[in-house]
Amino acid sequence: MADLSAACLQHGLTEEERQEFNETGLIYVRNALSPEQVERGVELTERIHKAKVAEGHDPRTALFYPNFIPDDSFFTNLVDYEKVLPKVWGILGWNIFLYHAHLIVTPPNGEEPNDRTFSWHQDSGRVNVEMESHPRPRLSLKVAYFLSDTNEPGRGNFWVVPRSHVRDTIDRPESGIGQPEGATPVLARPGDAVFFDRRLWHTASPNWSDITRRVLFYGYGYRWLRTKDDMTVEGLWDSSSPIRRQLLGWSVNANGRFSPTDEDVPLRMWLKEHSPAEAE
Ligand SMILES: O=C(O)CCC(=O)C(=O)O
Repeated sequence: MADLSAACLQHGLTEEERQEFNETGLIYVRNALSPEQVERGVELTERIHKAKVAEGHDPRTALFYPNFIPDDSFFTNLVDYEKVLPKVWGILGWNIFLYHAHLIVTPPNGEEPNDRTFSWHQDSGRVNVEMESHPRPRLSLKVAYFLSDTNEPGRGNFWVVPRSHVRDTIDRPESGIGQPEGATPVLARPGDAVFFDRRLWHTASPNWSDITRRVLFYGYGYRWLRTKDDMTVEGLWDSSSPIRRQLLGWSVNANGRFSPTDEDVPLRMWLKEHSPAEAE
């Protein structure tokens, strides 16, 4: 399988995007997926949702399904997607891999809207307790590909507090009613990709609409991190290009995750040839 085409560099992180991401903790890439890609994504997430319901998943609750990358080449192809990956390495650099992926299908919950406080969090669990630094280190980011229309609030939107990624805590209403100051729903249309810093305070929200919400989350982090879900993607290594294989967690040996040789990081070798300033 061929590696990336140099044409992907036209999708590199712009200075405005870098500034936006550094300052607010998120950026929007509108229409990252074509209508055909969205259609395929919807078809696959519908199929997966149906299968999970047949296995016993409660159809009224959100389906959180990690480790979906091996399920279909559509998902695998997004791992090194040309319109997105250059922005990921533009933020994190080249010593990266896909440490976590999950898809979420949020059906209408059939309830009246209310103002109960959502489940606000930063990503990475104990990392936020056990790493003694302020602000907390970035370490990883997620790219959320929206497959359904959440361009209006109330549709199970992803919510964020912009600029909160440098804060270790946020004040949640003690009454359990209302959202933290500055909280806002992310308004995204089908095909939009939203990048967010793992430290950004964020949450899912209930779907009070009649449109099922569908989002694919791709988490990229440094190669010395552990995977956060089973990520049983080794079976894809042989059929992957060298860069995709790196992103799918391949490494010469364990030390290569900390002190990579050229062989460990084909992305860096590719950047040396096509965009040397980014290979540093
Ligand atoms: O489903 C959502 O909108 C939020 C997902 C989330 O909290 C996460 O990826 O950490």
